[in-house]
Amino acid sequence: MIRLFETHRIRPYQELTGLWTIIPAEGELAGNELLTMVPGCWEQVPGLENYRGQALYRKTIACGGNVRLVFKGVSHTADVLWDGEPVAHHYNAYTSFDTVLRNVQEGEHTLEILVDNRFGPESALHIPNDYHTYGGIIRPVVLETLRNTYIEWVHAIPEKHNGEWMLSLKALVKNLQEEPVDVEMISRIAGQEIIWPKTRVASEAVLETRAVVANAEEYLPESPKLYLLHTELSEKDQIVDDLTERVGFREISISGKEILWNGRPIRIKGFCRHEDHALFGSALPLEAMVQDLITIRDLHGNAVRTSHYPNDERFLDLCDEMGIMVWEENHARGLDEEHMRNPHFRKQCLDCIDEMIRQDQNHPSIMIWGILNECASDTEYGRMCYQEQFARIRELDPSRPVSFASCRFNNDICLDLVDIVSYNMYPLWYSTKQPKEYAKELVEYAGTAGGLGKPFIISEVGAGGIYGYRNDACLKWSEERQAQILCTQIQEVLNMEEICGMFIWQFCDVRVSEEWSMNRPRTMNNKGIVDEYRRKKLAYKEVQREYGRFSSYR
Ligand code: ADA
Repeated sequence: MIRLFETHRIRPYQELTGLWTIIPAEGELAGNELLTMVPGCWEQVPGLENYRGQALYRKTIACGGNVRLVFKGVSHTADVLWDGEPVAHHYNAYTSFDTVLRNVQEGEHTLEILVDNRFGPESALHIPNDYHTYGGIIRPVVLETLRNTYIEWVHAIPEKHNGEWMLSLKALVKNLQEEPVDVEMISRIAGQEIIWPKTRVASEAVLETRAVVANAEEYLPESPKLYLLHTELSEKDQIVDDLTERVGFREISISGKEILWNGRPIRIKGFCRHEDHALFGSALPLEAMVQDLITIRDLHGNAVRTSHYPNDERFLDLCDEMGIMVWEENHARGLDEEHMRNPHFRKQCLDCIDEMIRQDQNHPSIMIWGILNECASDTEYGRMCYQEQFARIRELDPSRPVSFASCRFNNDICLDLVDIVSYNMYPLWYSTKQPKEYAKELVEYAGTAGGLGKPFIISEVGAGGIYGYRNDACLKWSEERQAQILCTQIQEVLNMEEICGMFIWQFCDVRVSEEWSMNRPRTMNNKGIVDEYRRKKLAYKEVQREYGRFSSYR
């Protein structure tokens, strides 16, 4: 399944899900033709559990005409070949890319992707880190057949004016033929038609329109009403393409220290969640994603932070359907100035932002765009990078507030750049400070450094606990200690007047890079409320009880 709803009724498409050939380039299995699942991680292939290198994926496909290949996520660098010819290159595991092959001869063709998950100077964002960069085609691959013109994307921003819901619509239309073509578009939503302006398209054009959607029901976390927005493209009165998106009528705004969801102040009871699973690596199937969100709901959680990269569209579709609020962020974790001065860093970050917002901006569940988790927000060069990335986000989507998770405490010089101030803190784990005292110090500093009067979120808080390690002395790394710390952290912080929410670090235990293993028992980050198999730790009941004391509105 590519999305939780059908994206085309007219454009033919097929998902290339299933068994592919994989040929490792190095190591003991170099040159062997193995079988693997796509989507999937090569770490699930016997003998490749620790493989960091290149591998060639291959699949034979029968098709013809104008063929569009969409890759939803390849970890972490892809070089795509079609019948042996290079046709696309992409860096970053967590955002989609595509390529269009014109006038393909009807018949069988060979699709190959050389996938690379190595670390090195070419990769500024995938580095040895406190999470694992898996290898493989971790998200779906889709083959579409196009006519001469097609809709690449439709973006729909809901706005309320004078008590009525409107949609501000934009679409990118592409023309594969040499001569320009006149196109017409019509969208349908909630039984209503929206006519776009007739447009002459040379190679591509952005079309815009706005319309009131009468009697639209609002989208709220407790009643997540979704509408399909179906758009058809015509040439000379003949429908040649279509695209369906899904929208929810809600507005996110800031009022003083409050984050408002359709005008009501929310309280975030969230979890930071890596895409990681003992059985699937970072290529979780839909069933596992559903299970994670049902568990988060059972914990009385109402929000997820996609730490630290854009998430699978299907997961975001599920958040839309379940009314789980999302902080989505670009791909970066703990990069200091030296890392940020990698010559590829700025472009790789901006590319990730472009692709993240192009891909995900219609999801009503996404309420905050985040960037650069715990990067160098305490230096002038780092500030320039934060500034540059916030400017790009606000240019692409001014409808959502922006933030970043800081760990630079009272050295942070970027708090004036955000709509919402967010800090990661680990009282009683990395620090002996009491949670309330720690949070008050952060709020106080933020008030002197550009954050005065802004909403304040604790974007990470938590403690480690190794599943199955029980200890009556409540020693560190025991489940008892983790439960005790989390209980205190939530009790002391979540009802603070200055704080409008928190994200627990983290939902589940995750694999980390070998380079981190000396301070990560099991070569895992063990701060999950459940372990990598989703087995509950003692902290589960504590979090469930304490989160359950609070409503989702302040
Ligand atoms: C940081 C970081 C997380 C994780 C956490 C930890 O806050 O943002 O990715 O590494 O620390 O477990 O220490």
